[in-house]
Amino acid sequence: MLRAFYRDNRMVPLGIMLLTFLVFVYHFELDRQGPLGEIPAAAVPDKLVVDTPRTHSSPVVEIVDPVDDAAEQLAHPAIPSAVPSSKPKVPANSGTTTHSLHLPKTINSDDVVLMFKTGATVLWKRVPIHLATSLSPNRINPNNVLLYSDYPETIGDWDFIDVLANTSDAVRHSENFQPYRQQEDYESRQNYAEISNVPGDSAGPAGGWKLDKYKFLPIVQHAGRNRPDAKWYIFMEDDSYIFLPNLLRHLERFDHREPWYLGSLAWIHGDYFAHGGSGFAISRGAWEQSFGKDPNIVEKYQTFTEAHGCGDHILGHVLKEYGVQFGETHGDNRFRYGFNPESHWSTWFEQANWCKPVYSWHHTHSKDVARFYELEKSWNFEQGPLRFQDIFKAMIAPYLHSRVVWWDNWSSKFEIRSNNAQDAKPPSSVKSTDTWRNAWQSVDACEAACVSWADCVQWSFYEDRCKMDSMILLGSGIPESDSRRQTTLPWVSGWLPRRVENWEC
Ligand SMILES: *[C@@H]1O[C@H](CO)[C@@H](O)[C@H](O)[C@H]1NC(C)=O
Ligand SMILES: CC(=O)N[C@H]1CO[C@H](CO)[C@@H](O)[C@@H]1O
Repeated sequence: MLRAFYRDNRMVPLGIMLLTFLVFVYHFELDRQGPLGEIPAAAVPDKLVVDTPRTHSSPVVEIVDPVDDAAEQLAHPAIPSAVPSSKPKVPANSGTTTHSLHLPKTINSDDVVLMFKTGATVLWKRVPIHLATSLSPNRINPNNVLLYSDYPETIGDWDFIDVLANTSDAVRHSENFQPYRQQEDYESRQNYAEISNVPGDSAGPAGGWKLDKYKFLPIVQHAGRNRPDAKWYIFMEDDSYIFLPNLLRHLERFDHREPWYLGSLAWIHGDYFAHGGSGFAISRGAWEQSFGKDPNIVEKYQTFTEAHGCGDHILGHVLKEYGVQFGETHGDNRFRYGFNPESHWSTWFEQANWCKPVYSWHHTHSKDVARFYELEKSWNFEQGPLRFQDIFKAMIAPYLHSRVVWWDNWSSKFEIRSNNAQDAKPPSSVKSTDTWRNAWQSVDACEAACVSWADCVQWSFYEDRCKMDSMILLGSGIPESDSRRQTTLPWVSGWLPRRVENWEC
């Protein structure tokens, strides 16, 4: 039969057509967004580092091993029925929509509450930019924004709630709470906490960050009580930017009546939780199962709060105690890209995240917030979400050079030094081992080694070391007048952005 088939010339064109058709259909199946199509590819980044020590002194330093996650996914391929359904809006997916019988069709910004957290010592520095951008009324109805601080303030139409106002006497008199008591003192002595180079300025009470952990439970409690009709409670901090249109589209995949707690995975003391600086979303279902059931959660976890350091962890711990698990599938720690614990210029851009939507950036400067807002405004979300590659094109690519002196050296995948070059094993795409092993000898040699490795997109050279990487991280250069130029040799970095253009989705 088979022999007959390929001997029959008339059948050959038919066979080719059939094959082409099958490949075409298969391609669409792979491309499709939705629970079965998307999770395996999306959930396995190289690394998720929350609050790396380089940029942050927080005690939360966790690295998620992609190997473990991948293994876990293979071990549990079945997706719970409650997992998000795909959304038909993205044109590329329109051919293969899966419909769910009971999921809400759309979510708009009237269905969500934005819980915005700040503090008296940073409010005047970080918050005003958000009033003109993140909180713009054409983005979200002001009635759906709740501003939480640790001192009551008003800016124009915006009132900031002192979320610590109802703190128990016991906590109020604790050592950690001292900055809260001192804020009133600063205020009454006509001092400003703005650091704006204007007479009368000061930094405000020292240790304002210590109050941070006390805010999380009262914020979520207050938001749920005061906006009981919301479907989702979205949390953001004053040094973050949330891409609200992207996030709303993401949340549409989940049933808000069920307990969902979504964000960037972090853990400490064995608790999984959503990292606060990356932003997170809690469904109404999750609120009712926890804060809704127990009006005394803040008091009940007073001792736990006193004993631990991070408010986002405390909230995650409490939610877990009430059966609300972190993550996009109930009951395990799977996560996807999107909520970013770092800034865009200190995050790796790689093939694995290139096509994923972005929901947030953390450690934002006011200028970043302004730029993200402009980018978002210019975006046609009907054509698809803003993805990592779109951020890259708008905010990373313009800074890249084929070679630049006095630029920081973040590349790390391979490091060839004079004292390890002899044994250095090049990746398989490198044809000349000599080119690879000579990389430490000069800037030119380092660049040549990078070019010789097919996956290399950035390199950096300092003294006798050459670092190369298959991912791009922008970092920052050292300006001409910077005193750091007096204390070291120049670092030289370079990128191969042409290769990035070939990254595919
Ligand atoms: C503090 O308590 C008052 C009175 O019960 C209440 O109206 C207010 O919303 C509470 N504040 C917070 C932040 O929960
Ligand atoms: C960010 C980074 O890795 N910086 C390093 C660049 O290279 C110099 C010299 O080797 C190091 O001192 C920096 O720590």
